[in-house]
Amino acid sequence: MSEPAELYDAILTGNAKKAEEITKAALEAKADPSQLVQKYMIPAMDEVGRRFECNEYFVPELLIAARAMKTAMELITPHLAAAGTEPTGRVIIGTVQGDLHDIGKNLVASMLEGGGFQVVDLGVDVPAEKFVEAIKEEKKGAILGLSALLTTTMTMMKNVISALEQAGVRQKAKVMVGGAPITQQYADEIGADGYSDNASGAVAVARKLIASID
Ligand code: B1M
Repeated sequence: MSEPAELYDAILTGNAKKAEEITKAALEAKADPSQLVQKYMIPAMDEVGRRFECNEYFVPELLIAARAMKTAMELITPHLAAAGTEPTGRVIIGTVQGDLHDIGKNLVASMLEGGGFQVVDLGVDVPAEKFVEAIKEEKKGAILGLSALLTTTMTMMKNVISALEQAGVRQKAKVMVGGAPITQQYADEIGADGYSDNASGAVAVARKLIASID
């Protein structure tokens, strides 16, 4: 019988089948789904990143580790979502243009759903105009969640905020930003309304932001 701690190795070595088995068994044994994510899965992806940085891992290893992470996340996500609660508000979320990283964004989306938010996920590599169109379609204001994992794409966040201003819909959107290279200082610099460095923090920030939408 596999232990939940083995999930770390399954993801680190990109063994999706093993990751699936361990996750299923852990959930059946009533393990806390968010603990599985925080204790084993995110640290495994951090170690993948560290190995990539020191040339022990290359893009194929990143891809298979990401596939194992996703396999486990697909099983965990329904357990993170709150059943039958009134929607707290709406969040439109996406990874900015040029950026294909979606594991963190998906995790934030799942946690927001778990926190009672309705989430519209625009996916990855989302151009600024698509965010603007989505906000225009909102009857009331909404939170716009922007994720970026690359130092080369984080600058797109500023472009999205400028595009909202140019389209005259900046006041309809509370912009929340996050992703590994993003800091509170950067969020302030680009005029974002909220920032979190993790998925559960993002729910707390979203709750504050939604309360400030008129
Ligand atoms: Co890439 N990659 N990658 N990668 N990748 C990083 C980001 C990198 C740090 C690795 C490294 O060098 N150590 C590095 C970026 C360096 C930099 O810019 N400074 C890097 C690079 C260089 C690249 C490529 C350029 C590699 C290449 O092709 N030569 C390429 C770029 C492709 C592109 O996007 N155009 C690339 C490709 C890939 C894969 C496709 C192979 C794969 C992604 C698969 C996928 O997402 N579907 C991948 C992966 C897996 C990683 C690492 C290893 C793991 C990312 C991850 O999923 N982390 C990553 C190294 C690392 O981060 N340690 C790396 C786990 C996830 C749960 O954390 O996404 O940070 P994270 O999300 C967190 C928080 O940041 C926060 O909450 C989440 C949960 O706690 N958060 C938010 C995220 N979004 C938020 C939004 C919010 C609030 C909080 O509000 C809206």
